[in-house]
Amino acid sequence: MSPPLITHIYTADPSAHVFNGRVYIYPSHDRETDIKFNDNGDQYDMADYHVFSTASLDEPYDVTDHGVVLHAEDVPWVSKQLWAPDAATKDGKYYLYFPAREKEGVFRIGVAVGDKPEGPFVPDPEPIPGSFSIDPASFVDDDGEAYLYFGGLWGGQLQCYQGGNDKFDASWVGPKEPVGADKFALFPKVARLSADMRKFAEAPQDLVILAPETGEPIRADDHDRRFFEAAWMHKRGDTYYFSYSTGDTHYLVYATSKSPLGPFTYGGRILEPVLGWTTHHSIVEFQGRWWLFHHDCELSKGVDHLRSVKVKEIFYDKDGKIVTEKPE
Ligand code: FUB
Repeated sequence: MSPPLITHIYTADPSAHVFNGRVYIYPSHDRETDIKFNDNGDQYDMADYHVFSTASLDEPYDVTDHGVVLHAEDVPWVSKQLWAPDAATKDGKYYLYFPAREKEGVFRIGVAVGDKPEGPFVPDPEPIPGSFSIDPASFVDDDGEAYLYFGGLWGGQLQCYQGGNDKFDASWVGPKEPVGADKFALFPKVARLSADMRKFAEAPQDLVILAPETGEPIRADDHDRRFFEAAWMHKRGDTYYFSYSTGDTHYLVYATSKSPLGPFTYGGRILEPVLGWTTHHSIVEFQGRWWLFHHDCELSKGVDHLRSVKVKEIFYDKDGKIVTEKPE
């Protein structure tokens, strides 16, 4: 079994970026709770974020914990559940994007701003206007245009917005999603970010994922391939790779496009299921190699909400397809 990168606390949902020649990791900070497990994810009851960094991804690991960079109590609109974050930089500032439940229990996405990649980060007093659901992933393209990808089913509430981005339908709260061979899957959302990185520049739109064999959107019943949560975007050459978790089938998979807005075509699996219910990742190029950051529950011996971040090198074949990895 490969060792976790971080062992002194539980960490999950790692978003990795290379800033100033170092790899910075922005994970969730898992903690013990006495909350009963359920399919709504209530047991994932995290209250703060740490940032980590390292100059090398080879073993033995030497990872710096920069400490708590944001606490739920520092964010006026948050009630609980600081879930998977991400970070971006533009014009010398650093932006931490994070989902959490507001006081009424609805997930929104917030932003906090800092001067250094390791924080500290000062949160905006309100969530990003028009934001909803979970798992924000930021991507700044070569032309400087910045995007936020987000969404998650079941506890992540994406299924509550089928009538439009601003229409929250409480009857869909819980571990629910569309069912039926004739129905298309729900898709993650993407929105361009404003120049100051703190707002959406446009209404979020669906990031459509097509089945390669039909050219049609992935179907709702196709749980091996439909989007569940854990959005991530990376670019290799002129190809955009959108990757995500399939949730209840526990795969990390990807789809490709020549545009950051899609449509994307399903490409295959990145990682087979790990120990633990969730699987969540990021992909980054560092020192000429490509790395998959992910998590599993080996350190906690299988406790689903006590996860640990790991890293492994990934490879592309001559056609740009990602070679499927097995947990190790
Ligand atoms: O960590 C809480 C949630 O679990 C994340 O937001 C999901 O992606 C899943 O990993």
